Amino acid sequence: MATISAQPYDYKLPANLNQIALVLIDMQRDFLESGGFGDALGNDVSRLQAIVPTLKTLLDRFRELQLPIIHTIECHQPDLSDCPPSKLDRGNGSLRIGDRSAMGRILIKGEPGNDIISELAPLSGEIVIHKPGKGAFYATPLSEILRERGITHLLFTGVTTEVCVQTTMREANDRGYECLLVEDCTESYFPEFKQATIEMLRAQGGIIGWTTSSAAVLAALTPALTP
Ligand code: C5J
Repeated sequence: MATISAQPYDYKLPANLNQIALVLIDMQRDFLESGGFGDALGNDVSRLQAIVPTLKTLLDRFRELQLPIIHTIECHQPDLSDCPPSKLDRGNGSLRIGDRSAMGRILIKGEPGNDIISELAPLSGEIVIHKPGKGAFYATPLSEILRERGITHLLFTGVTTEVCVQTTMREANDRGYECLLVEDCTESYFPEFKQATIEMLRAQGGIIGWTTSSAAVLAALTPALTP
């Protein structure tokens, strides 16, 4: 059985590679670009931009192999009917979801800042999940899509490691998916939170899942490219 070298131990690949999906969490302009929501909150967005070339290489390999690819976008309806006060009222009113910023209304579906960055823009046939929560399973059709396609293994990338990536990994683990975090394809505005997330996911024998590098994923998938 093929494996990916990982922590806390090797991650077993299914015999049918079509059961694996690459998941790109929230690689949106608002989190990654200057003038977006993340920047306006005082975060250093260059930390998040740094993973883009590495993630693009992994995405390209999945595209070459025609393996399932899932993009998520954190967003809300323009009338905010899907944004509860427990999410909307954060930040003490300084800059809230739905407010106008340099890239349109913050985290509102269809606004310029809500687009996935151009380098990683979804291609036709790739799955795009619009999610109102931090986790990609909450109030979305993700479970049904994975079941219909027979996907059992999820490779996680994207931003931010400790918020939407970790939440989705925990949701996925509870639903029976084999979860692997690709460490150099995920990032946080807070390096210590990224590191803590990596350690807590793989603690206790991989209580939520495994972590690895993109090089290890590419090495494991390379034989699949040769006839
Ligand atoms: C946040 C996310 N951090 N994609 N969203 O609000 O992690």
